[in-house]
Amino acid sequence: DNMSLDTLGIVGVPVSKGQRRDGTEKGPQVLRDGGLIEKLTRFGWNVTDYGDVNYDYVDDDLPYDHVRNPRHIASGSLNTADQVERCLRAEGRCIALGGDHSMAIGTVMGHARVHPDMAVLWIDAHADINTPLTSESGNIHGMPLSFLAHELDNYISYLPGWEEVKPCISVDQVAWIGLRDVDPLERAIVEKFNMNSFSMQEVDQLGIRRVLDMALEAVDPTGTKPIHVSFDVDSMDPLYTPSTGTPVSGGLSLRELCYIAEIVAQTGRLAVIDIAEVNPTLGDKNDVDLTVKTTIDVISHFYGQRRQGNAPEGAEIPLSI
Ligand code: HAR
Ligand code: MN
Ligand code: MN
Repeated sequence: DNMSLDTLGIVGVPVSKGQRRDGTEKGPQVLRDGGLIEKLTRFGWNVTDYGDVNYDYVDDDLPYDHVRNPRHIASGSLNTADQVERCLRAEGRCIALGGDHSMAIGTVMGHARVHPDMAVLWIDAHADINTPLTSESGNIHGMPLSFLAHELDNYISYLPGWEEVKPCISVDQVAWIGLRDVDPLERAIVEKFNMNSFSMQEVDQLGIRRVLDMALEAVDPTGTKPIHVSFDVDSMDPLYTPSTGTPVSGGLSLRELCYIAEIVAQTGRLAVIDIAEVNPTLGDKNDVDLTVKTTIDVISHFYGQRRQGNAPEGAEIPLSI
């Protein structure tokens, strides 16, 4: 593959119907307008923008049981999988700009077609592993992992339009960091399958360094696997990313996110990153500007920006005459 080349693709995933508030469909555009691509270019990346995935309007997409917009999300997820697969095969790396977190159904499916053995770091306040039957809200953004994991296949009820959405990873391939709002039956799933969950309690107890070490050891014990980071901006404290639909206080700091990002960058194995739940229609202008700035800053640290500074290659320090 192309992992050694400095190429990187951007795929916009403008989905918002995985939850109830409009606005996350504007996430890709505000991140582009915020200068993301220019910043990545400054860190040496040859960036190709693949544009936005189609999430077609579906007529009469009535809720099935209480699950909302099932046909729309299924068809958009399949389009997302195709585009992420295409980007990954051509560029070796993909940044998927969401979009609510239902985006990850498609990004993980697309990634799995190229690297079925990937390790997934799910950085989120929420576990996003409700099944259609355990979900109280009916919002698909709270369910993506239940559709993706083979072990949960028997727990997934029929949904119209979902025939081609098939599980592609094992529960062992996933580790969460940042959890602090997990539904009771989600926790039951985590415990039943002995999944790798690192909540804010573990972050407080062990510190981000040990938590990240343990999470990577769990999903990538050999230190050889392609990495998929699914970054929900609500993993961060709402102090830093206020413009998001389900903020939860007591979250990860910018420093903790920069640490995760710098260590993951150093592996050289980050293949796909999802940027989920930026909603520029929530909060005032300061909130939106801060959310976009923080998010672009975190992404930059996943792609080579270091807090210690980055010396240009072959830099010459001017001598005095
Ligand atoms: N667990 C709740 C549900 O299923 C809330 C999910 C909240 N939203 C997210 N996901 N942003 O990370 O609806
Ligand atoms: Mn999420
Ligand atoms: Mn979340």
